[in-house]
Amino acid sequence: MSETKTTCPYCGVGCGVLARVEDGVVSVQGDEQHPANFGRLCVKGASLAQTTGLEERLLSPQLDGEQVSWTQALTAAGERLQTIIAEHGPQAVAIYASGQLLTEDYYAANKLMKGFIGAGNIDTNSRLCMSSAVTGYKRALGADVVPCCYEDVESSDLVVLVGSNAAWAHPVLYQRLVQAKQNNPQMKVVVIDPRQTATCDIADAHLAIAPGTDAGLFVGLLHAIHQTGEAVVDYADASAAFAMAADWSVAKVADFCGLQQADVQSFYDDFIAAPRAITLYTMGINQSSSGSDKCNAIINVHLASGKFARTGCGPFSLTGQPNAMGGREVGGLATMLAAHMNFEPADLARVTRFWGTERLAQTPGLMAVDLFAAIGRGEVKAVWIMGTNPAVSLPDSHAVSQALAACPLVIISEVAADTETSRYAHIRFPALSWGEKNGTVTNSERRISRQRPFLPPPGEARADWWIIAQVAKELGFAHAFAWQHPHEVFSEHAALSGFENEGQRAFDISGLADLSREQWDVLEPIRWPVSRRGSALDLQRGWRAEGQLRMVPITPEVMQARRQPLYPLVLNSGRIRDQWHTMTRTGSVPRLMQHIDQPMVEIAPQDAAHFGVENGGLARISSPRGVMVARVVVTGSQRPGSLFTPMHWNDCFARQGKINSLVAPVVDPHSGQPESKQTAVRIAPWQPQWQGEFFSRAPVELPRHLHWWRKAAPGLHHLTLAGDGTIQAELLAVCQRGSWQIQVASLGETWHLLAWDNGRLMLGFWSARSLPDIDSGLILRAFAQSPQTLADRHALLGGQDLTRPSVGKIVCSCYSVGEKIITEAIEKQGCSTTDELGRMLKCGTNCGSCLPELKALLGCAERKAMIL
Ligand SMILES: Nc1nc2c(c(=O)[nH]1)N[C@H]1C(S)=C(S)[C@@H](COP(=O)(O)OP(=O)(O)OC[C@H]3O[C@@H](n4cnc5c(=O)[nH]c(N)nc54)[C@H](O)[C@@H]3O)O[C@H]1N2
Ligand SMILES: Nc1nc2c(c(=O)[nH]1)N[C@H]1C(S)=C(S)[C@@H](COP(=O)(O)OP(=O)(O)OC[C@H]3O[C@@H](n4cnc5c(=O)[nH]c(N)nc54)[C@H](O)[C@@H]3O)O[C@H]1N2
Ligand code: SF4
Ligand SMILES: [Mo]
Repeated sequence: MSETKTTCPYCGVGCGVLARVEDGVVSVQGDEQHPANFGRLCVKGASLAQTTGLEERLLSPQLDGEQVSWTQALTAAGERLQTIIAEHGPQAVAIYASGQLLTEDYYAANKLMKGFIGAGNIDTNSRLCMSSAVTGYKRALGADVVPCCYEDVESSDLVVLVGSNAAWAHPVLYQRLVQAKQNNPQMKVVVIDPRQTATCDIADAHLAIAPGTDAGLFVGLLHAIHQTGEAVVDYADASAAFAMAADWSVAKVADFCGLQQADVQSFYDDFIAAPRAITLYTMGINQSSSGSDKCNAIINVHLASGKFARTGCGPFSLTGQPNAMGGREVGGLATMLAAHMNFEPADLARVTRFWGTERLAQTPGLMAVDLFAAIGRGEVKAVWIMGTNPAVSLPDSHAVSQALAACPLVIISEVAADTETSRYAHIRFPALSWGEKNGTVTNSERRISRQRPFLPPPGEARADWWIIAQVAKELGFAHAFAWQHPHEVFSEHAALSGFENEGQRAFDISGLADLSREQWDVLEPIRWPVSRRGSALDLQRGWRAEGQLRMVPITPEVMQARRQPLYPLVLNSGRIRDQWHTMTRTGSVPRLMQHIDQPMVEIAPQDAAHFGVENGGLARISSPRGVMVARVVVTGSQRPGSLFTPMHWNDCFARQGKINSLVAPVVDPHSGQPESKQTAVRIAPWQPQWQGEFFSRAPVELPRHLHWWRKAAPGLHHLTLAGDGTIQAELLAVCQRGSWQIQVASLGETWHLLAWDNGRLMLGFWSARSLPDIDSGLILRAFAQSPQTLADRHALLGGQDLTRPSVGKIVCSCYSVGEKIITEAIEKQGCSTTDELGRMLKCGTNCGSCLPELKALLGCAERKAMIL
């Protein structure tokens, strides 16, 4: 048995993982020595072993739809890129990269594009994620530096989470906060989010703010801090910032933000009174047409209150992706050059010297939304997409798809065989995935950790940095891309960070540039800076001495999405607990689909009544750009006038399940980050004639007009279907072609079908007017092991095992504990706390992510008891 220390490839918490391979079977557990998680993992991290299968992987290079050799694919990429560069110049070429690449991959991509192809056109999905936070830090601190760490969260007196659902999106950090609050009951937690999320579980206060209005709340707080007469004022532009905030009274803020004055006042009182306060902010702030200003409104209150550069204090932007920070370090955004350098003459000259290039890009390149618009207009003619799925994640996805379809050369580096974006690619490079690749990532608190391989490279997959270096060679730049190992790429990157850097650039890891291969291999997690000069600035505490801080005067703006009579609601979007982004890694893991297995839309009860949609029913949500279909969840946790839907589903997992087909490509003028959290929409009920659950061993071509949602079932095709007009004839024809024996149960609108091939279950379909309540466990068992008795077959045809009632919707994914079992334990066995539930059923005792839901169920039972 071998054990490898590596890092989780999902969120920016950056947890350490111990991976074991025993007889070819992978297992993972949290690394107790890693300072990000001290052994904890959330359910996504804990399920990593289930994502290492090769069934859905891209394992060989492809050229124009045909499998080819690496030589053929690389030659074609080189020739086609060269032709486009020769005819249209380097500006006609672009790279679109990702915060899920390793730092070494990212460095190679940035060097190739800006340094050698010679245009600034390399942007990344971090544009959709962190770019407003970057702008905020650069404007205030003069550098893209996160001035906080996880220990600050634990040692604060007031933790403000704004636009962050950390319980689901940064679960291990959230668990650290939960623990810290238990240890220090004086600690207060305030959540600011239009929705009441799982994060509110430990909140002393939840401000259900009107969408897009957070700048008003923080500008008002700045004014309140100023009024105390104790504000710290020795920052550039402080007086202008205070002057601009002067008319933001509590009454004006409450009106602007749709909050009660008393709630605003009490938040301000708490913030001012707290000896230490820290604000964690993520996508509810960044993904806005004025996200940069919101970031600075937050930073301003920390500067003015002196809750900055001290333990337990500061404006802490949490990174989303595992290596969003690494991308910022190498300069992977089109608006940065490299290693925290910009397009200033001195920077350009320095990087030219370091890279030894004649062709360095002299100006910033196109930012993500503009880049895809330029592809659509035919100005950019070749795009190489690595580690991201823009056909799903960019706003206005119909336009993005059209742009990709018309683009003369689309190259992708991917791990998944089929993604929406890869369907448009002319050249597909198979990349190494987590567990196979080797390099470094940097987490939210600037901590560099190693991702180490513990599996052999599958098929012909290769490391992303290697693929980039090979294409660079094809383009004639072999001398600058001669690395043989990722350690060499890392050393070069580290050396550049310290090159002619006498403390002017905060990002300095030159102290790691001379690590030997062996030392790099065993590198322990380490926070930057790590300067060769040995006297790096203390980026946590040393700011005041530097005197480089600035308060940015802010006028709060409203969102650009406008409610109008035809589109009267605001559609918000974000993460669910167990899925990762466009689902290429998590969508096929049954355990991760148990919690939420279909795109849903959350709506407030009064809106549901007004628009005639029902809990559990289907609805169409539409904007002027597109439409999506989702299952309705009526909930008091949703702010009236707003809807919420997950960002994850897309054409590979559902028909019309993609939020971004509705979202407008409106961006922040400073950061270029899209307003992904707010879209004006309408909602209407959709009652199909029937809905059903479909299981089959082999793929079956179904009529195109059907609505379908793909589920994760081991070795099977499981779809939820809905439609008008029956598909009974089509399914019977499929059975006939296979010469299968069929069993049908038909009663009114209910129609069930089983198809057998000599006692082996081949296909099952259970349909009714509304979605039938079937026991998936029973069905999966029947596919694995055919039921022997007639009674068992009858139970199967009914979809329910009457002797083993279904467990209900899975709440605890770690131990597959369902809602019905939990409610029964509460109502019949008298469990009244999460601890008691944990002792009886184990739920909530592993990663803890379901504790908020367990508490909600306990709360429901309490309310029920009161009513009875
Ligand atoms: N499970 C899971 N975890 C993930 C990811 C994942 O895909 N799945 N992705 C990772 C990535 S890349 C990222 S960027 C992070 C994102 O982490 P988060 O930003 O925490 O996640 P989101 O769900 O996108 O959005 C957070 C909250 O912003 C709220 N919000 C919307 N509009 C507003 C507003 O106007 N004001 C305020 N104050 N709040 C608003 C939403 O209601 C939502 O609850 O998660 C990371 N972690
Ligand atoms: N409406 C709306 N839209 C959003 C958001 C939102 O909240 N609402 N959030 C935005 C945010 S914050 C983000 S970060 C983006 C995320 O959106 P994307 O980046 O588009 O989503 P992913 O599914 O993570 O895409 C990563 C791709 O890289 C592949 N991949 C995985 N590992 C590797 C690797 O090692 N090498 C290579 N070459 N490929 C690999 C995966 O199979 C997958 O296809 O979505 C953004 N879009
Ligand atoms: S919290 Fe984030 S980094 Fe940690 S295990 Fe979960 S997904 Fe991975
Ligand atoms: Mo993100």
